[in-house]
Amino acid sequence: MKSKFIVVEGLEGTGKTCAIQQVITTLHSYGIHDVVSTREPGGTPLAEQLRTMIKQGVGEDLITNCTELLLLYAARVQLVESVIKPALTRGAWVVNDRHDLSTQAYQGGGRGIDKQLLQTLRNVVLGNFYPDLTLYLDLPPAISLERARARGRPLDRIEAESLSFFYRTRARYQELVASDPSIVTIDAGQPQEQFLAVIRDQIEQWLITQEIPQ
Ligand code: Z5A
Repeated sequence: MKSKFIVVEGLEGTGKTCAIQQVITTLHSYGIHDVVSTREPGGTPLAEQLRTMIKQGVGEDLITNCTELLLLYAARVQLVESVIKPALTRGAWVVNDRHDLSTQAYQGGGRGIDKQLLQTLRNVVLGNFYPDLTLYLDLPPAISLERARARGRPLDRIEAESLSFFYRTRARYQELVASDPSIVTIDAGQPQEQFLAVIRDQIEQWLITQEIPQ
């Protein structure tokens, strides 16, 4: 059975954590037990250090948009080359919390970095490496941020951005999703039980198209 790379995307507070668990549970029910779950930025010792820098900053040093972008790609390429590709090669499936679509949406939409530049950088760093399936969890930022902030922990650099930053990020997500058939949009505003059932159905339907028997 050919291994696959599945990504879960969306603004914070959209339920990615529960969605990933549901994806993995569904894969297990199809006899797919060798599943590697990881996150971006992060997932390797180096990439986790970059994650801390990106989220917390480094002292008084102001992180520019371009620096943030390059740190994100440094973390991504480290994860892809040292964890994701080796896992896929040995036959494991990989389920990622975020991947390149986050950069296109947050740094492209939120930060306003030029789309063409992002595409060029993506192509240089990742080449023809793409997810097989992406689940995009969609929710208006006012609701997703309220959910995330209800957890009561201090906000990091990106979480502390304005509401308009997250509206621009969501708008870019929606634009990109509309033009890519490998991305499925899930309404993240549904009651949790229904939300998890939809995730399960989407994965099952997709497994059928991949000719993976139950
Ligand atoms: N970032 C970037 O800018 N560019 C990039 O290229 C990449 C990332 C890769 C990563 O931080 C930050 O980096 C992120 C984007 C940026 N910053 N922001 N903002 P992170 O990994 O720490 O944060 P996150 O990815 O956004 O994760 P999160 O905050 O944990 O979100 P989540 O996993 O989607 O949320 P959750 O923990 O599953 O759910 C949140 C709460 O909602 C929780 O209490 C749930 O019980 C509740 N919930 C979940 N589903 C429901 C439903 N259906 N109804 C009601 N309540 C629900």
